[in-house]
Amino acid sequence: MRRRFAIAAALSAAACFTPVFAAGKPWWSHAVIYEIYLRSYQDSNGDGVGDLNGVTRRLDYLKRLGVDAIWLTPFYPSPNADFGYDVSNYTDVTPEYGTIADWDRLVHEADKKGIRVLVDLVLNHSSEQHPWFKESRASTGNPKRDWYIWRDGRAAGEPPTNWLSIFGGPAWTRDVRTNQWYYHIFMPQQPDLNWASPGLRAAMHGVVRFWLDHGACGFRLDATPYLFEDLAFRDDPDPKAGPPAWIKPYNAGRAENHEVLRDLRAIVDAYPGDRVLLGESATATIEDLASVYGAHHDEINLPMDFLFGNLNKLDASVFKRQVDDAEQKLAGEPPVFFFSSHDHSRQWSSFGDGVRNDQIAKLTAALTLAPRGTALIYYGEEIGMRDMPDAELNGAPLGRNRPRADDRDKARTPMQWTAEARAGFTTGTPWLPVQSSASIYNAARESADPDSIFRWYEDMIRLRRENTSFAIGDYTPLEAGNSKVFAFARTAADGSGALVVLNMSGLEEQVSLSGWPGAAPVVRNVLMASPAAIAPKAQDFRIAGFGVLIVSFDCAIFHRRGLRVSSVCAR
Ligand code: TEU
Ligand code: CA
Repeated sequence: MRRRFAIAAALSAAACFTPVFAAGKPWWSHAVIYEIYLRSYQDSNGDGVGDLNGVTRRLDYLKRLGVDAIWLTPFYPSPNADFGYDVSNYTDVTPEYGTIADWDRLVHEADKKGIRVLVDLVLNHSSEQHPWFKESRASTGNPKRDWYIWRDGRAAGEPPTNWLSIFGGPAWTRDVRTNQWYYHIFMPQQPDLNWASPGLRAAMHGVVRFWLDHGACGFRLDATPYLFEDLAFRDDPDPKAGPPAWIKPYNAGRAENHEVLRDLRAIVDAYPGDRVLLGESATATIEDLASVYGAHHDEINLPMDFLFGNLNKLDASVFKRQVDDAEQKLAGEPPVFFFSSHDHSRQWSSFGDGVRNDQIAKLTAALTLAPRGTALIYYGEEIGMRDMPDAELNGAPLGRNRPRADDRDKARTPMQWTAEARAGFTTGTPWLPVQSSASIYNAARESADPDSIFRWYEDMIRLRRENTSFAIGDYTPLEAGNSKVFAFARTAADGSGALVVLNMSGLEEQVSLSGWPGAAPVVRNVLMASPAAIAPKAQDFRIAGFGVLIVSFDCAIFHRRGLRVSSVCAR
């Protein structure tokens, strides 16, 4: 690790190296990664659309929040059928969002602040407007024909299989030019790339190197489960019922994906610094998730845990099972917890009870930030942004900057920087309206309010970084003696640590802790509490509705990995 650090520093590569305080552990294994929906973060030129220079302008805010890395949603040239997830050139920046020079400047400025930048790599499909697809569709004999997935139809007007697209309708579209069908697991404007083609593979590897050479500290890999489909093109026996479209056995999670991911990991690992692959890798089970890290820890460093991320009900036993599973069944790899994204509802809305949403927002923040592993934050989550209410969204106009409405627009509204009408997002007309909640839920007000959601996130992230038990400690499952309460500990090597108690009910609950691997420890100080609370004197205590209590402990006689560990502090 030290040698790699030296190389990275010597080459003055981007800040992809691991800081010394976490020696032995790469930065990404206990990181906070902040997703920026670029279109909505910060407009710098008054056109109503967020851009790269806007992000550069907000780096001080991100530094204060304490994030280790940012993941930018796609900024490639794109016809915007799926706002950037339909790529028409993988090695350029669309003028809407800036230039390659703007990207280079962003990386350089972020590097100075110790913030890494991840590129969203859309691997599964390109735009139908990509020159590769234009060539591929031109004739059956075109050299790029096999860069996409073309098949004959079954009978007149019938697609090759009964497979369905995740976005609805058949996953095949007939092309009049050659009377063959091309496959698309998403929109017809997003033809799937064929990873079995050596030419396509080499071209995509070139794309990966292009961005690594431009200082990317890694990638968020889009839609990784769908790279291959059933090679025999068998009909799905159960196209409508059965598992949801996004984990259909003939279209997702195929064994052939692993080789593609291993190749990508090898390319990324060969670059100086600790660069990383963050995967959008939905799976049906925890075992499938474990396999995405690679049988030899050589595939995706950080596959997002959708088993956790898709939860939308506060249930202590469900969360305990999910987090315990992630600890016990992922071969010691860092779990990747998150709730919100540009595809999901915002957690303030999905978990809120309509009365105590702010308190619940602090609780859900602790659910992702207090366990071991890496956490994702979706922009605005840290200030309690909500899904835009239908009543506000329904009147939002379409236009040049918003050619069509999308179900997911409610979670993609402009970042709420200030209480002003355009929330500090733009001086022009925002492409999607600013929510009315911006008058109260905004970064300017909340950064000055010690009780705000923002300050809670800032403190939680600081705790993760500065407190050894959180930075490099283990996760120790506990029993709370109450099905409404989820409790665990984070423990350092000397047996000291922190106890985390999360009340998932709106009522005050009684807690009776057990399950310590040794004698119960002596509680010291409150590290964080919401609402304010005092440190419990015994293993039995009460916790407020939707309460979060994080207290330090020491003097534990603790057994770790079968060994008795005496604590260093005095009793
Ligand atoms: O998402 C892939 C994916 O599986 C999601 O589409 C998810 O199933 C769906 O949004 C549930 O509503 C990625 C991107 O995150 C998404 O924004 C893109 O639309 C999609 O790929 C296609 O590129
Ligand atoms: Ca702009």
